[in-house]
Order: sequence, then structure tokens, then C-alpha cells
Amino acid sequence: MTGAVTVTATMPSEAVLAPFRSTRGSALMLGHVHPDADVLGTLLALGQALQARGWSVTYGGPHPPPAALAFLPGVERYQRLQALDGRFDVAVLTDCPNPQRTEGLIDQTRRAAATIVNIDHHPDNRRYGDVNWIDVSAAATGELVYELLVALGAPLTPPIATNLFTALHTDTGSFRYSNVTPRTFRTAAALVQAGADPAFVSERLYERRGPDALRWLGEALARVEVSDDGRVAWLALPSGAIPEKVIESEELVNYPRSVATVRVACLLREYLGQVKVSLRGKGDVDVQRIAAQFGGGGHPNAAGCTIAGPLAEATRVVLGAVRAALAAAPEAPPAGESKR
Ligand SMILES: [Mn+2]
Repeated sequence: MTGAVTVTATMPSEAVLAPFRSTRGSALMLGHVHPDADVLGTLLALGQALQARGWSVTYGGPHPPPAALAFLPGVERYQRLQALDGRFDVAVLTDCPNPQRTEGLIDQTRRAAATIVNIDHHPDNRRYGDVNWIDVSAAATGELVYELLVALGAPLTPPIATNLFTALHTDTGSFRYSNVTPRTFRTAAALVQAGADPAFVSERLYERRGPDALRWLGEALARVEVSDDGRVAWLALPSGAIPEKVIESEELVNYPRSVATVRVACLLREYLGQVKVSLRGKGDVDVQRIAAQFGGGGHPNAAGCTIAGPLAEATRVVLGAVRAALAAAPEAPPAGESKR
């Protein structure tokens, strides 16, 4: 990877734009495991802008899109990939800090593509592309791809706007998290101007529960535990306790996070003999560092990792790491004091 370029600015430099300047080409839009709306929305938006300029575009990754995101325009073209066919001028990975999250597809991609472009906002991004655009101040990769399309002069069609708006919506918890900035709202405003419909996106994301979903949600919430000092809340779900479909469609970790005194929230779910851990912070502790102790990663206030079972042992170990991080952190400011 001689001559690799890394850009950390808020705006795309010529190095970032150059791979997309050509009027015709072939691109692979490569997603990571368990794709979410930030990765899917950005791959689809950029791919659709390239298609409009005459490019041939392949979309896919190791896992299919979740059913909840079937409304993303063009998502039906996103395929589950096992082997890559043909060659590409450019391969793009978005929102993917670690190329191993492609389950080996990155190795085939390196052989099949002339240039790999890595666009992300995770602080622990490994800069594995020929061109790396890593802006950790962006709330979502959607903000970056929006700037990229504007810089390229690509028309923002309603499908492109909907894909990028959904990326912003989900990565910011509906514009509620501490990663939201004036730039987030400026980008969102431009996307709504271009045809994204906020009510449609909200309805598709949050008001499509099945008839028994609330009962399952109740089962899950009854298992939330809060530490004696109130600073840690967690939810440990044994395998089979709640249907996978319900777990995937609910951001369950947000419920322990919503307790006022909680500084760190954890969701631990047993899955195929391992335990998937989601961590959420409120700015006092860098939960990405906790996840990194277990080989995971993410953002300062939202991170995850996968560790060995059984569930009870995993819970004990993770809560131990959380308590150690809290003990090392300065005292939290009084409730209501703003950080900004
Ligand atoms: Mn993201």
C-alpha cells in the first residue's frame, strides 16, 4: 500500500475526490458484518451517485441487510457476497474501522480493486485503504458522504437523500446523542430539502413493531439491573430468552442508559456460544477503551465487543472493567451541567 493517503479534515480533499472523478468506471461498495443504516445508507448513496454518472456498481458484504432497513432506496441491490467477481476501479468501505469486519472479503477486494477508499468516523480506524478519509468529528459517516457528493457536484436525488438522512438519524439516536453538532443539522436540513422525509424515516425505523414485540420488550426490560451506587446498569440476555428479531430491531442498551444516575450501560447477549457486548457512556468514561480491552472498538460513548461465554462470567468480567474505568474517571459533573 505504498503511497497511501490519510485525510482527517471535515471536507474531502482532492485525494479523496480523485478516485471518483472519472465519468465512467466500476465500483464495489463493500459493507461490514451486520450492516447498519450508516454503512448501508452511505454505500447506497455514493453508489447511486456514481451510477447516475455511468458507473457500474456492485453492492454487498458478508451479511444481508436487516429486514428493518428494507425501506432504504436501492437496498435490494445489496447482496450477500461470498466471492468477488471481476475487477473494480474503486472499492469503497464506509463506517468500517477494521477491515477484518468484512469476514475476509477485504483480501479478495485488495486483489480485485485498483484503489481502496476507506471513509469513516471511528477514532480507532486502522487506515487500511489507499485513500483514508477519517473525520472523527462527524456524527455519522453519512455527514462525510454528503460532503463528498456535494464536492463532486453529484445531484442529491430523493433516494440518495433518504439513504444519507437515515444514516444520520440512526447514528445520532434520532439527533439526541452528544455527537450531534450544528453540522449534523445543516446536513440533515439539506437532505430534507433534497427530498428525505423525516416522518417516513421515523415511522419505518421506530413504528413497525410486530404485534407481540412489546410483550418481548417487557420480558427484556424486566431483566435490567442497576448497581447499588446507580452508576452502572446492565441487561444480560441468555440465548433464546428473547427472539433474535426483537433484539435486532430494538436498541435495548438505550433502556439501561436512560436511568438518570447511570454513567455506563451494558447489554450482554449470549449468541452462538459467545457474548456480544454493547457499551454506552455519557461522557464520563471512554467506553471504547473498555471495549478495546476485549478486542472490540467503537466511539467514546458507544462501543462493543464480543467475548467468550458463559454469560454469567462474561457479565462479571465486563462489569469489573466498567467499575475500574469509573473508579479511574474524575467525578461526574452535577446533573444538568452542560459539557459544551
Ligand atoms: Mn457510523
